[in-house]
Amino acid sequence: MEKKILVTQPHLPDRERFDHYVDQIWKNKWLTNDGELTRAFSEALRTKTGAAYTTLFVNGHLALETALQGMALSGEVITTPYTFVSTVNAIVRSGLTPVFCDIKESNLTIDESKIERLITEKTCAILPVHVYGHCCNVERLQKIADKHGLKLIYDAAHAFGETLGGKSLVTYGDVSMVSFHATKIMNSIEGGALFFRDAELEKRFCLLRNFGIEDENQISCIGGNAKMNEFQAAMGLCNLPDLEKSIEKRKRITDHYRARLEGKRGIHCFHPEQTADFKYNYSYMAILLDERDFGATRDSVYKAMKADEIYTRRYFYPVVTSTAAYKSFDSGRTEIAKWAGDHILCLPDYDNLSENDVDRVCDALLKQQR
Ligand code: T4K
Repeated sequence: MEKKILVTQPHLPDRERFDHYVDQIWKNKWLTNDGELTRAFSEALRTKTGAAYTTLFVNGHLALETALQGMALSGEVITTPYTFVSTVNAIVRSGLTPVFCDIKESNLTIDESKIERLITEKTCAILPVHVYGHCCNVERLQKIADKHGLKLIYDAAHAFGETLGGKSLVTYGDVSMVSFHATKIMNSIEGGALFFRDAELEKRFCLLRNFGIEDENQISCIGGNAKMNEFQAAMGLCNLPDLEKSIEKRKRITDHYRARLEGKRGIHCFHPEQTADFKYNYSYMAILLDERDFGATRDSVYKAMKADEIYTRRYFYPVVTSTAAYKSFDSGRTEIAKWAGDHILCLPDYDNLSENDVDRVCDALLKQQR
């Protein structure tokens, strides 16, 4: 029996480096509630990204919910159904209504040319997703947001480590949310961060992630508990210096996949880094499988590869508007997203995936071609 190849594996840092931070935690006797390591990780992220402010959270989902709640939004938020359901849950759980815009075939991000027709007097924000780290058209989106007086909040869960025009991608828009979940290019076990420019927001985000506690005498808003803890921050501090190496390794993996799969009948590989001035993080190896040319459906390939102990994933199938929870929000105008959801396959991609493993994945995939 061949060994299992999972779609991803977390990057684990040098154990001694982690132990050093654990010793510090023991010495400090401080586990959570904005400890020394959390503050150090926050500062390190600000330095890395050049963002004016960053606030850390226990996970990316609660970071996004806090962003929406802290910006005191009400009404409709235009977003994409082609995302992890967290994006849309954050909208609804913040008392807002999602309005779904279709995506572009070219890179599967929101189709900026279709946004303006969805804007009503109730629209308060646009929430695009840099899906797989593919960069949204940030310039055009900012113009639309400015023209209509809307907030622009990015789900940048997949986009850490990327730059556009020499600036970290998370510095675009009013706020960007990054996920540091175990499955991401850089992890803090679980974790999330908001990056933003407005000093006022920092205060609100910090209050909302800690029950709204202003001080010993005052609760000034109704917050929850969404704080990052010191073990998460320790992992983040250990992994941050490895990020660029991880990106290089994944670039090599992507190059090898492309060399094996590019131009093969029915297989489409993306090349997001061909956009001028964009530094891509290679964090997902997503391909589209078109059964008309490939000769087998995406789902049959997915199952057959599983039988070969290769665990690909269908991120993001079903698209949010096709789920029981969100069917009633479906405008019927998101055909490209639905098509992509039915044809996407994310191939294994992580730092320590060997060339031999990539070859095994490609052989198993191409074996299904008819
Ligand atoms: N917005 C977007 C666009 C997102 O993609 C996400 C999260 C969020 C918002 C919310 O951010 P967080 O609140 O999660 O920070 C995974 C992740 O749980 C989730 O973080 C991620 N997106 C989503 C796309 O994928 P699953 O259900 O696929 O995870 P799971 O447990 O099946 O793991 C995937 C693979 O990784 C498996 O093959 C096993 C392997 N794995 C996983 C873990 C946790 C390991 O080898 N080790 C591990 O520790 O959701």
